[in-house]
Amino acid sequence: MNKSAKIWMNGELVDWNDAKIHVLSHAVHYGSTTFEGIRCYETMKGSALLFLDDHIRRLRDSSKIYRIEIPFSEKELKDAVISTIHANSHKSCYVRPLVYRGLGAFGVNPHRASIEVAIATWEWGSYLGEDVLETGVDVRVSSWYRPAPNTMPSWAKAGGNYLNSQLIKMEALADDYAEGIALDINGYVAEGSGENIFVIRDGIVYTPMTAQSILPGITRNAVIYIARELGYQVQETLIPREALYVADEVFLTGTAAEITPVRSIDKYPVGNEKRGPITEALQHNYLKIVKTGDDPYNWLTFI
Ligand code: PPE
Repeated sequence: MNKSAKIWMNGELVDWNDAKIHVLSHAVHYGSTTFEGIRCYETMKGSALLFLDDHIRRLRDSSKIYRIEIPFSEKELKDAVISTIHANSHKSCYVRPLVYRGLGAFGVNPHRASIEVAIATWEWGSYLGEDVLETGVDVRVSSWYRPAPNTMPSWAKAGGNYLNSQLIKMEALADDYAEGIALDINGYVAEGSGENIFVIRDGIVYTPMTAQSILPGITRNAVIYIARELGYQVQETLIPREALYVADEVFLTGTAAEITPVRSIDKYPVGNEKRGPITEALQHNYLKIVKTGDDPYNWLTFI
C-alpha cells in the first residue's frame, strides 16, 4: 500500500505511523465500523472528489442504522477529507473515512464504547488488476450467498459485512478468478465482494434491486443515470444466475473498480470476451467527467 504522510483522527492530523487504536477497541472484536471509499481524481481542471456529498451521506446512513452518532457534522467531515488530501499533497487518491467504536467497558453492548472517526488517503490504482478496464476480468459465481434480509443490513457499509465479502473474494482468488459474484438468499444475482453488477442483453441494461442484500452503490446510481441519458432502458430487477451465462455484456461498478468489464463467468465467455459497446460507452462517459473535469451533473467537488 502507498503510505501517505498524515491520517486525520478525531479532528487532528497525525503521522501515518502514529494512527493507532487500542487492541480492545469494540470495532476490533465485533466489527463495529462504518466507512466509505471515495475517489479524488486529477482532472484537467484540477483535483476533484467524485460524489463527496453522496459518500458522506451514506456514511451517516450506515452509522444511523447502527445507532452511531458521528461526533462531526457533514460539513466538518467534508472539510476534513479535503484537508487530509491537502496534507498528503495528493493530486489523485482514494479516501477512506472510517467511523469506529473504540474503548469502553468490555462486551457486546456497543453503547459503552467511544465513537471515533478517522480519514485516511492514499494513492490507489486499479482495483481488480492492471489494464482490466479494457480487457475485462474473469469471475465466478460464489458459493457464498449475501446475508439474508433482516440479518446484516446491506445498506450499511459496515465493517462486519466485509467478512462475507472476504469469503467471496478468497474463494475466487483460490481458483484464480479476479472476483466472485454472490447470489442473494433466493439465488438471484446480487453483487461482487466489493462491486455492484450490471448485465446487458439485447440492448437492455439490467441490475439487481437494492432490496436484494446489496450495497446501494454510488457508482451504480451514476451508471444508471448515464445509461438513461444515453437512451438505454435500465431495469432494476431480479436477475437469475443463468442470465449471466447468456448475457451480451456484464460489468462491475464501484468507486475502486470504476466500471470494470467482465469477460467470463464460471468459464462461460461473456459476449465475444471483449469489452462490449454499451460497457465502453458507459465507461467513456463516466471517465470523461473525471478526466476533463467537465461536470454537467455537478458530481465533482474541486479541492
Ligand atoms: N458493493 C460492495 C459490497 C462494495 O463494497 C462496494 C464498494 C460497492 C458495491 C460499490 O459501491 P460504490 O463504491 O458506492 O459504487 N467497494 C469499495 C471497495 C471495497 C474495498 O475496500 O476493497 C469501493 O469501491 O470503494
